Amino acid sequence: MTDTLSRPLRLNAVSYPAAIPGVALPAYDRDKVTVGVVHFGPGAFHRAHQAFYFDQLLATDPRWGICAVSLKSPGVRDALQPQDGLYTLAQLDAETTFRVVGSILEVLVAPEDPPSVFARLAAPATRMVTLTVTEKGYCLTGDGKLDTAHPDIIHDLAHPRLPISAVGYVVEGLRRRHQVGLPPYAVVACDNLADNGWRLKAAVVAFAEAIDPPLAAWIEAEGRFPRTMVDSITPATDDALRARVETATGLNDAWPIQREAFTQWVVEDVLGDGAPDLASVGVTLTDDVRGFERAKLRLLNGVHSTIAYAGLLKGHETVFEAISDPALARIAEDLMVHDIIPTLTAPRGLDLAAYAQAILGRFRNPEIRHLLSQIAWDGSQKLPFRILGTVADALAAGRPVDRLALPLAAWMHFVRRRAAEGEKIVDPLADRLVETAAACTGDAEADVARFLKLEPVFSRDLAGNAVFVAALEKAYAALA
Ligand code: CS2
Repeated sequence: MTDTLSRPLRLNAVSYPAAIPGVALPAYDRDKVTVGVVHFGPGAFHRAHQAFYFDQLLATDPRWGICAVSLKSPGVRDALQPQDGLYTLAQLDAETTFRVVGSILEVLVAPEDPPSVFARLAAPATRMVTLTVTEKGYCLTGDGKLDTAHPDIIHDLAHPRLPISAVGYVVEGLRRRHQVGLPPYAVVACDNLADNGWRLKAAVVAFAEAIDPPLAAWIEAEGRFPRTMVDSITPATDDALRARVETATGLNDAWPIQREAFTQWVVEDVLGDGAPDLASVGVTLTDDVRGFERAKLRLLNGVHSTIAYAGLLKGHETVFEAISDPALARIAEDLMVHDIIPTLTAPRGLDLAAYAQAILGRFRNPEIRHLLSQIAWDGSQKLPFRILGTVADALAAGRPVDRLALPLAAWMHFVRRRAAEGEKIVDPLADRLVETAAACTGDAEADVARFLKLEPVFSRDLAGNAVFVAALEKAYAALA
């Protein structure tokens, strides 16, 4: 659809029915949809994943529209508000398909308007809160507890009625519900952390305990915090995607989203009565979420991080390029088969060897331009879940950790190189990383020792393990 100047119209509630035929459109009357979900962190992954599942669910149950809440920047609101919350999802494959997603009904920017966020959290119709705030958004210490020294948590404990962190908002919403006798909402963590729901629950209860012990007891007893596994490779949006979406849909979208066609959501089956029928839209509800979650975190994300750091050191730009490099493909496969799978317990019905091959197949998808630099962000937060758990298990079982040391050594070199080039390091520990890198001389023993002092990353046990340290020094020297 075009206006008089032949420029495509902006995607919005009026224009979307005019999308080029073949584009999937919301299969429901958006005017009848009500908010049942509050989501914190409406980045690309949320819009590629959970919002897509709710978009399908709305075709049969209009109670599960999403109020998306940005905790910091107004970017998503500024893009989606003029589009009435609509955006295009490109599902990349040999035959790419396009879908206009309608499940996000409003986008709030928390710092601009806390009362509206509280009103949504405290509304009887809100039954679920979902989160994609990345590893660092949980404000946890290296050993997985609420980090009471984190500036946002210090702030929120001092001003619990006007929080800034996700944990602070979840608690304040629950406090308001408790106060008026409403049941708690289920809190569904959708980030790549081992035992994500349990960690979040522990953090929420610890926060509540510090400000209101009876509230903490209520959350402990009544709160539902399922653990989840989320999966779909979602490269960041770029101008090429905007142009492609405009051609395919005939409409202009300020912030379309792209992901691979494959998508998976496994949720611990504890949501109870009144929960949305997620199974009806392809979500796996199970009592064995840990099996899925470890397998995905260690095989997919662990190998992603490995080829990101090792690939960037070799001058590659994308996952596809890196996995097409025979030496890196060999490392990826050997890691999976010899180092990671032996630490996993397969959930019922999952063949780990086939799962690993399928993941490599997804990395080899030529339709997907996934930047290694995107995966390399936040290494200090990601590596503990992706690699160090596997290392700890391998050490406990008396197996060598030489290959597992490689991604860690590659990360150290990556940090050194970025710091030396004066390039920004996107990581909540960036200042300490730059400091560590600046002190490095190239001597493997001394440099590795400096990195091992980063306590939020390496536990004392690991940093003091002679087998692990020797493997790291060897890998570090080999990559120099
Ligand atoms: C990636 C993940 O950016 C990263 O760190 O490893 O975002 C990965 O693409 C997803 O977890 C796939 O589900």
